[in-house]
Amino acid sequence: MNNDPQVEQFRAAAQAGNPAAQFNLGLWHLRQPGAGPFPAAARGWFEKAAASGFAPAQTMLGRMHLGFPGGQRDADAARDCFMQAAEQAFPEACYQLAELSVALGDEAGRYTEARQWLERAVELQHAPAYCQLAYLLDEGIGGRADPLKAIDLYKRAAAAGVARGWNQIAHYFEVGQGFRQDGERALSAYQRAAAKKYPAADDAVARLWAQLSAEERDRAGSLTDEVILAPSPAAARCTNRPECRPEVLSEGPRIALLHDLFTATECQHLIATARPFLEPSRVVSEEGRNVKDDKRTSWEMRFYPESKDMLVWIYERRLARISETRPEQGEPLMILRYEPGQEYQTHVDYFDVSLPGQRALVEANGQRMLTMLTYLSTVEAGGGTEFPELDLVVAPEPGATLAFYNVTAEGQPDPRSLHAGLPVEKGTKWLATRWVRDRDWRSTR
Ligand code: PD2
Ligand code: ZN
Repeated sequence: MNNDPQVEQFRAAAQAGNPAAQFNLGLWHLRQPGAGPFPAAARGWFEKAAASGFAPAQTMLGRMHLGFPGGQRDADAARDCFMQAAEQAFPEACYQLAELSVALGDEAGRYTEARQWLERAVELQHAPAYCQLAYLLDEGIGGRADPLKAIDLYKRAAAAGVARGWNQIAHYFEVGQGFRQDGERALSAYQRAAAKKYPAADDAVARLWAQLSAEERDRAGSLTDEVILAPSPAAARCTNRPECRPEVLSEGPRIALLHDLFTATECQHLIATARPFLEPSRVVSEEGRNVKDDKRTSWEMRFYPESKDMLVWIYERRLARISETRPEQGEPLMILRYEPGQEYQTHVDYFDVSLPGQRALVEANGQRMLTMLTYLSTVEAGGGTEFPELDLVVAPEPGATLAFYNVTAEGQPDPRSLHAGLPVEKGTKWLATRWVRDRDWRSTR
């Protein structure tokens, strides 16, 4: 029994077989403190509602099968649930089917299928789908590239109040992509993204505010949504994504800087997705446990499978392809934020097999043979990655990935790979770290 009359009302209706009430009661159980992963009470009510064909419950069950919030991943079961709801034109289910298609792999057809499900979700006016489809169209993933259609979709997202849509439109006006460069529209659009709590927009607002004159800021302040979104994008203003340019920095150990592996849009997306979930960084102790340590003072977030959207799957596969490794060898992509004074003091990324705790890690999941650090932001001063044995400091360059081997060609730990994340002096450093094992990594959470 519960004292909340509304919950009791739901319970009575749910017991009488009302699927909407069963669904709501399931949601209520999910939100109870200490409900734990995959709570049986919630699942039971969702299953009842789903069995009567209630699409929101079918979709929620599908998400639970993917590990939200907690529980085991069972992609087949999730797909069945989403398909039942999608057959009833439930937009969120179409969106989830698109996400699932990408999560399952990059074999022929999966990305095309994702695009088709997103098109269906967009047809059903599901706002979260607008930006995902826009990204695939912009990149030419799952079909031919169509940057104009991509921009139109971002505009639709903004008009529907989606913060990421406003942020992307602001970025286009800021850099003159698709539209003529327009600082006032950019500022005004970033302000809208920031007001809607887009996690990377307030930095952009501060940046543009400093660049514009008082009159320009005033004019930006008086722009309406309609005026900002009025210009039509022009094909002649759409530039192609730059080619990635690898630059070899050292042959022993092998170190390369891969310029332009990621676009500004992709960097922003990673920052924005990770920011709400940051927690203090940890290191692997001599005993092989994840512990806090004064050596590493940044903040971090790890993309476990249930927290990845299609863009993160695509980024991880790109890192795997360029390093000629399998995506499964990578530990979850980790986003790091360093504020002034924060650093990661000199260390090696490989495990020391003479320490029993670290040897156990290698035995379980392989050695950290390769590290791939992607710089996501411009850092005003400091924050370089230093290799003291090589007399080398790499300055953060947004969109570039620094790849270095922690082991020799024979697979043995290479002490020359000793390195540090130097303290940030001014600005904020955002970084995506991918540690790649010499065999497949499995979560031991
Ligand atoms: O932030 C860096 O530059 C850095 C330097 C050294 C990051 C790491 N190591 C790491 O995440 O392993
Ligand atoms: Zn490191």
